[in-house]
Amino acid sequence: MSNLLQELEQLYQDASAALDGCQTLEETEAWHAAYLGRKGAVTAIVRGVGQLPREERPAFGKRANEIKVTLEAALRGRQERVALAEMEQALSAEGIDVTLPGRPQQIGKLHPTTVALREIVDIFTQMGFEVFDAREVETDELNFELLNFPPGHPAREMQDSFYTDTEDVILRTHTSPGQIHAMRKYAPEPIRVILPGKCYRNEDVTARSEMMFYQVEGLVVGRNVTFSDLKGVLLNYANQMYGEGRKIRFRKSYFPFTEPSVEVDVDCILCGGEGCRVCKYTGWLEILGAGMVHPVVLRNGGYDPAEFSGFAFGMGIERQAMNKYSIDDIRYFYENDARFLERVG
Ligand code: FA5
Repeated sequence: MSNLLQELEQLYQDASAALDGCQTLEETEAWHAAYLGRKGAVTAIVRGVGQLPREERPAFGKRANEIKVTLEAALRGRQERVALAEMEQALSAEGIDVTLPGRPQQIGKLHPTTVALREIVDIFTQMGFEVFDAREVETDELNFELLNFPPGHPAREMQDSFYTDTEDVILRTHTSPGQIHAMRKYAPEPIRVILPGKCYRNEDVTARSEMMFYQVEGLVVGRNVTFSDLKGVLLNYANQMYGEGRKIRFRKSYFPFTEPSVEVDVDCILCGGEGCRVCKYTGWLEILGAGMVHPVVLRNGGYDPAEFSGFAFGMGIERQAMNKYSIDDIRYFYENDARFLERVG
């Protein structure tokens, strides 16, 4: 055997042993450069073939080729094993247990007040109402006096106010002062608006009452607006909000700013009027207060009651959501427990 061939065989043994010792992908790369790369030891020996007598060259060339192919295959095998070992090591070092069941992600949901509010706004805008924004901080004049609650009027006690440090400035107790803002903006043009927003009352918090809640007010003013227009609008609302075929009923009521005044109920959506826990066995759910705009209020808004008439209504949004989604306690709404959001939608 020529010296060169012996050297090649020795190199083959050394390279194989060195490869078995490679523990990382970086080491296998270095091994490749040391033996099989352009400047590697195997490559260098193979280049020396020219020193051999001509008749020995083919046998040397054949063996050199076999060794290169074998070493390349061994390198690939080693690299696969090293990569696998590196991954396993990384997984155990990072503490990932791929057999653990996945943790489901919580999907965000809209708050039930938002869902109900958007639905109500959609229903009324489809009937041609525009949304009118009014302020939450009001004067006593707008919140009460111009709505025909004179100072000292007993009806003020129905809506206990939160006062501010500024005299006569209060947090609005209802959305009705927005009626005056809207009328003063549009008079003497006809109006068809809804006014959604927050209201505040200094009340004991109970299952049905909060200190902060949302209302949507509705106001229509025109030359021939009648009580039957009010009934038509509210029946349409009840059918869309609570399902087709709903019945509504009007009960005589009192608000200083409407005459006549009514409270409106819808037949219980859960029992259809038979009587159940939700409707407290009455068969009816209260949905809102309404009436024909009082002539004093029309005048305060800038309309001549001899020429114009109007109707108004005001509903509590949480109470609509409570009816619709059978929520039995208003306190859930603003406790900030995310599980409550699962109740709707
Ligand atoms: C009013 O606030 C009148 N402004 C409604 C109105 C407007 C009548 C236009 C006629 C014409 P009332 O106090 O009844 O009325 O409140 C209306 C609705 O707001 C109630 O039916 C109820 O759904 C809701 N509401 C009232 N107080 C609270 C409270 N403390 N917590 C939650 N919702 C309330």
